[in-house]
Formats: sequence, C-alpha cells, structure tokens
Amino acid sequence: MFFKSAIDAVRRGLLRTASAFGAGLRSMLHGRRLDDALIDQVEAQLISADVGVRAARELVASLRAEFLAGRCERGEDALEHLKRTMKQRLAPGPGETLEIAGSSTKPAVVLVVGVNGVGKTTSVAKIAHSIRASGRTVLLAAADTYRAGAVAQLEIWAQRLGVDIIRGAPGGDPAAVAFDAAEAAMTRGVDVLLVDTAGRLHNEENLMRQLVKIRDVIRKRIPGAPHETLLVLDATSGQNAVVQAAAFRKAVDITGIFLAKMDGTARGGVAIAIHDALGLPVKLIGVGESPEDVQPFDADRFIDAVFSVDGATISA
Ligand SMILES: Nc1nc2c(ncn2[C@@H]2O[C@H](COP(=O)(O)OP(=O)(O)OP(=O)(O)O)[C@@H](O)[C@H]2O)c(=O)[nH]1
Ligand SMILES: [Mg+2]
Repeated sequence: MFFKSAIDAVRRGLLRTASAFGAGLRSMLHGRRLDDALIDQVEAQLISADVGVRAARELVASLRAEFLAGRCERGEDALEHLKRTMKQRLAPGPGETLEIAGSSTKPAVVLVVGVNGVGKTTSVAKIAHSIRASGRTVLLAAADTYRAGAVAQLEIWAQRLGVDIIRGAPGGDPAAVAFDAAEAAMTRGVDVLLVDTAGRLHNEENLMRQLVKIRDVIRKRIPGAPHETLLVLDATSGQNAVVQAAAFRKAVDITGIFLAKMDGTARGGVAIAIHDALGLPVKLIGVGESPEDVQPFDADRFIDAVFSVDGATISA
C-alpha cells in the first residue's frame, strides 16, 4: 500500500469533525422516533455541516421516502440510512482513485495547487513522506518563487525527509523551475516528482494563466504529465472550497482533492459537497501538521469515522 492507513489515526484526526457532523446527527436522532419535524432538523444539521444545500435535500428526500414507506421508524434506522447513502455518494467512480498510488509510470508527476495558506506545501511534504515510506524516490520542485520564505520552507521539509529539491531564483519564473525539475526527474530517474506552487486566489486571472504555463512546460518535457493535479482545499473553509474547486478546475484539469485540515474545526460535510457539486473525488485528507498526518480518502472509513465517536469521547 502506498499510504499507511490506520483507522485509529483517522478516528483521532477526525475527532472534532465528528463532533460537528456525525455526533451532532447522532445526538439528534439517538433514541428518538422519526417524524416530519425531526427529518427537517436533520436537513438543517446537514446544511450546517457544509454538506451543501442540494446534497442535504437529496439525502433528506431519500430518508423521507424510507420513512413514508415504513422502512425507517427509529432514529437509529435514520442514522444507518444516512451513513449508507453518504457512502454511496462518496464512493469513487472509475478512474477516481489516486493515480500515483499503483502507477508504474516513471516519473509520475504530481502538481499541487490551491489558494493561499490552504496547506499545499505541508501536503507536498506529506505525500513525499508516504512515497519515501513505500521505498520509492521523490524529487521536489519549489515552484513557489513568490512568497519570501516559500523555498526555504520546502527546503526544510526536503532535508527532514531526505529528498532532493529543485529550486530557482527568488522572484524567478516558476514555470522555469517546473521545467528544470521535470528535466532533473527524467535524467535522475526518480519515481515521483512533486511540484509545489504558490498560493493564488481563484479569481486572479494572471496567476491562473501562470498555472497553465507551469502545467504545459511539465507536459512538454514529460508527455502525459502531470499525472495528478491535486487541488488542496482547507476543510474549514466550508462552501468557499466548492467555489475554489470550480475555478481551479476550469484552469487546469484537477484530478482530485487533497482536503487539508480535517483535524481542525472542519465540519467534514464539504467532502460530500465537492463530490456532489463538481464530481471531483477527494483523494487524500490531511489530519495534522506532521508528514505522517495524511490518509488516503476512503468513503466507507471516512463516514464510519465521522459517525463513530460519541459526544462523551469528544468532550473528554
Ligand atoms: N491542523 C492542520 N494544519 C495544517 C494541515 N495542513 C497544513 N496545515 C498548516 O497550515 C498552515 C499553512 O500550511 P502551508 O503548507 O504553508 O500552506 P500553503 O498552501 O503552502 O501556503 P502558501 O504557500 O502560503 O499559499 C501551516 O501552519 C501548516 O502547518 C492539516 O492537515 N492540519
Ligand atoms: Mg506553500
């Protein structure tokens, strides 16, 4: 396996998410008999957990249909129905799994993009760590030449993780760095090239064009690359994450979402909203600030973890 996956780690990382989402629904439904008013409350709870209005409506419509058909009478039945339906919605379709996970392509190139401060550089470090742990070689490209300190930040990670890094001059052309890195990845024969980019607002057209340029120079040197273009989203940013995803997808073909900061005050439902609104799969989740704090996204495990923690555990 490419990424170490331990349900305990997911549970620990998602604790606070569960408090606002799964556990909220649990305490609302536990020991209750279902009725119309309670179903309405479920809808409001789903919306406040960032699931998105449309997905919340659809989830509740199917719950109501079960209720009216007499198949769902107790709160516990409703919880099970919601969990099952959410898992179905989140299950990855064909081609929606992490490309680099089992890829024999060499070098596999991963381009990491997103708005400022969402967790791109940390996520690059996490992916690098996982690849190293699986015994493969990694090269990092510091294509954030804008922010003072950005290159140094990635260099520190490279040193800590024991991986090589390609960087350009401060204020230089990030596409040139990306090209040099693609060149180096080819000649050095590394398994995976990870390209960190500068944060950019999704409505800054020049910067979005620059991203296209970075993508194109990589592709020019390595046909078929980038094999993954991961959009990093801050899970605590709620519905704004959906807006960002829509804009980035327009500029570069996003292949998946890295949902960072799922350990914070994230309500977690945004994973459902993004999948629902854009059909983009969440492929990885970040659950802390260390390189180990990454999990492959697995719909079943995610929903189980979100619903598995009870209120008592959370407040402990
Ligand atoms: N709790 C938590 N913090 C995270 C996670 N991922 C990143 N962070 C923190 O978020 C902050 C920003 O992370 P960066 O990786 O520098 O974000 P960035 O997107 O590269 O930022 P820019 O390059 O400035 O756009 C840092 O303090 C990270 O430690 C996560 O999964 N959980
Ligand atoms: Mg960064």
